[in-house]
Amino acid sequence: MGKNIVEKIFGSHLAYGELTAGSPVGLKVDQVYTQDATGTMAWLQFEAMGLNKVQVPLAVSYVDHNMLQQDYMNPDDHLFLQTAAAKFGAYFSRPGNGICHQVHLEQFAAPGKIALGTDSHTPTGGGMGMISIGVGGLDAATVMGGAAFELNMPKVLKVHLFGKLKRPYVTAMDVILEILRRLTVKGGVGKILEYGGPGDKDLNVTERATITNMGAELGATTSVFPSDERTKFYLEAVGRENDWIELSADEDASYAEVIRINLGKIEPMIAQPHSPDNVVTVKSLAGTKVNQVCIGSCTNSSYQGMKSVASILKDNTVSEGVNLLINPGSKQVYEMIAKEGLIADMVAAGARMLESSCGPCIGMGGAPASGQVSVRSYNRNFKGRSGTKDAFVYLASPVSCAVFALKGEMVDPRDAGIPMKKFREPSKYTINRNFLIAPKQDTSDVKVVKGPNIKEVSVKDALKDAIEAEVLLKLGDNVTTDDIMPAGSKVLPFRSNIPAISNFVFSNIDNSFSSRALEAKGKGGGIIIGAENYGQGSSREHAAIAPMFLGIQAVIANRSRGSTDPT
Ligand code: MIC
Ligand code: SF4
Repeated sequence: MGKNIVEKIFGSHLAYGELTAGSPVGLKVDQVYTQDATGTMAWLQFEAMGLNKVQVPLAVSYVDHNMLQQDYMNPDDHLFLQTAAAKFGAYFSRPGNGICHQVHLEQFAAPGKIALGTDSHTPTGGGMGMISIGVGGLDAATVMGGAAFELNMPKVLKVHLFGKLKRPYVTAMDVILEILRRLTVKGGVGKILEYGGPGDKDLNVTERATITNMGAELGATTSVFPSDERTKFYLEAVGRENDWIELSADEDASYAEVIRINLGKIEPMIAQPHSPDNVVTVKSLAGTKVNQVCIGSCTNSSYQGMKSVASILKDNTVSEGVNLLINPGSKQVYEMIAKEGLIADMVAAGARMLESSCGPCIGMGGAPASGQVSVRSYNRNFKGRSGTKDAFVYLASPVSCAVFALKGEMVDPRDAGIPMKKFREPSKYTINRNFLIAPKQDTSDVKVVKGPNIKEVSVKDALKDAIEAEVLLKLGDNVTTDDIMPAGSKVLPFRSNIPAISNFVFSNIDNSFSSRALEAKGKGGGIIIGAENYGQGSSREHAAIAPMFLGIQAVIANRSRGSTDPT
């Protein structure tokens, strides 16, 4: 019988196990990457293994999340990560080089390979025809130490695409919002989404990457596109044509489920507060006032995204009531749009340009004012994530966002009367690797620098046969890792300091949680009761380690199977 793309890539990387849905498989991994907020733990864990060098063909350490340097804490982390990368044979992507997923797509992602990243949006690489999975720091560390990556073989859901997007006002972001509307934030749990069908030819690599990136919001293990002429075109344009291979599903490949999407019928869509699957058409919200617009993030900060935004802003003025913030995804994108004068167009219209980093997406600056409406081209709008608990955050395409910024309210971009040029994919991208430090052969004289912000990894005693502990918290469905272990500029700098960060566990839900947990710790510890889809969202293992540090003995939750209601 024929094979699908997932079976082909898993098959060529199989260390052990069988490719039967639900059974454990071990995979040989080609690439591992970390970002700073999760990477400090991962590299401390790797260091604790006592190896001299990473055991995978490629490892990259990025700095993109903790970019505010208000005091010594974040720069301490950056220095640790830079010296650890130098010591253990990884590339180091310096602060300012860009958001890990965008940079990885430009520099390293390659069809047919398997990559792990310590960030839930690692599936961005699926746009390049690779299996790219977001994992916790410990998974990354053990794989960098030479182990296979073990997971239960996911089911493969085929997304059959046909038709063509109604460009330029309908974009790839609208496609993934529509899929979220149909499948919900639980719909991808235990599954890989494999895209195919005649419509996939309508999408270029960075558009495909927008779709696979935000597939993380479905709870899916990952998402993947075929590798075809469009992939080849992109790889040639970024000077990596040798990385290209063709990869597609066999005609008679089989799938656990199939959904069909007519690209020609997709409309501009928007996710309402406070969940990425709370999706409706932009048209249905026309007239809603907008106070802040943020454009960028790993979902929509490619050259194409920025160029479309510039073409809308050119010779126009941002509405008086709107604050517009833009973070291009990588230094290369930044350099390219600067050379073309597109930044001038954005600034002239009234945009505030931010660094190439995660920024407002994770509450690192750019928080909206109390009770305000913020529309973002990002991927998550969980309550409080922006840094303002009572803000109303919506998610929409960069095109819709730019139009809202000019109009001061939501309006279907097709009805806004703002002309916009159709995008033509460039045959040559700017390539600049001067913010990427390559691994060196001789690392004997490199010292790993650990400033006072870097604390040792906490270790748990072996599990007891029986647990007797107090129930400290009962929760409903879809509790996010942002609920468990909030991010934002106050908390993120403690990512390398488990005792300090544990004070913030569940702080947005129950302020007394950490003190109650510490009290219970002395008497046998605590238990958390969850429901379905506990731990939705980020890959931050701090959502497990910090409660563990507080003496939590167990989290009891339903393992959601996800639903795929195709209506
Ligand atoms: C996110 O988008 O939630 C983050 C911040 O990138 C996280 C990683 C983290 O918490 O450090 C993710 O997506 O895994
Ligand atoms: Fe960064 Fe936001 Fe992407 Fe997470 S989702 S990697 S915080 S840009």
